[in-house]
Amino acid sequence: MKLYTYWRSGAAYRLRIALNLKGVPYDPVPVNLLKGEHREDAYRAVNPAGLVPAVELNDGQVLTQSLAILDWLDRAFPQPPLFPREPVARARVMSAGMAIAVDTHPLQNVSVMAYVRDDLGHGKSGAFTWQHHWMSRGFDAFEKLCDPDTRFAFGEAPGYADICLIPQVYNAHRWRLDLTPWPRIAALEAVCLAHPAFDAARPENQPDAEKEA
Ligand SMILES: N[C@@H](CCC(=O)N[C@@H](CS)C(=O)NCC(=O)O)C(=O)O
Repeated sequence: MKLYTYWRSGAAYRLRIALNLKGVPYDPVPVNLLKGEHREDAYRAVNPAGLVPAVELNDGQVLTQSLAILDWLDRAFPQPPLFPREPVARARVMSAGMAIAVDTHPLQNVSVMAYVRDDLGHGKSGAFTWQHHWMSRGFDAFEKLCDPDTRFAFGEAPGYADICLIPQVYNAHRWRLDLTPWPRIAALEAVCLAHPAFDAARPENQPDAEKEA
């Protein structure tokens, strides 16, 4: 299996964590977002949306959208599960994950930030204000939606909500957002990053990682 990835892509980071948790091997295919490789014809032939990540299965089929790929992965490789079996518990986990992956992350995309910073003329400081505003809103929601005192966001094993959260926390550090208002999220970060599947998926541990960008 190939994973089209970029070291700093939050959506690709989700899949790296999940693939590692499942023990599913993959070949990373780097797509450099800063060089615009995701907009080139070669990559659009893989993902017409021009967004990272995408997965190419061994039989050549291509899957896009990280949340759809997480769903496929969990069905194709059921152990360890990313969701609880009980339907209400499953919906709660999905809801917390989506507060980040659906309601927060899309507002912080490379193309969105270029539009805010350059096209709308809000500049670098406007971009920071934008990032802090939308990330804070997402973290406020997540902090209340997850279980208050389990080891991971829901229960004693990592799952979908943790997978959605941790890449966003990486982004928060990049944008110098102080996590003090969200002690539960700060604690989850420490627990998750100590887990080998999360550690191996970290941006700085990727083959295409750059010193600073
Ligand atoms: N909903 C998509 C979002 C994918 C996405 O936004 N990818 C970002 C990187 S994290 C991207 O390719 N951005 C390029 C751009 O904004 O031009 C998913 O979950 O896969």
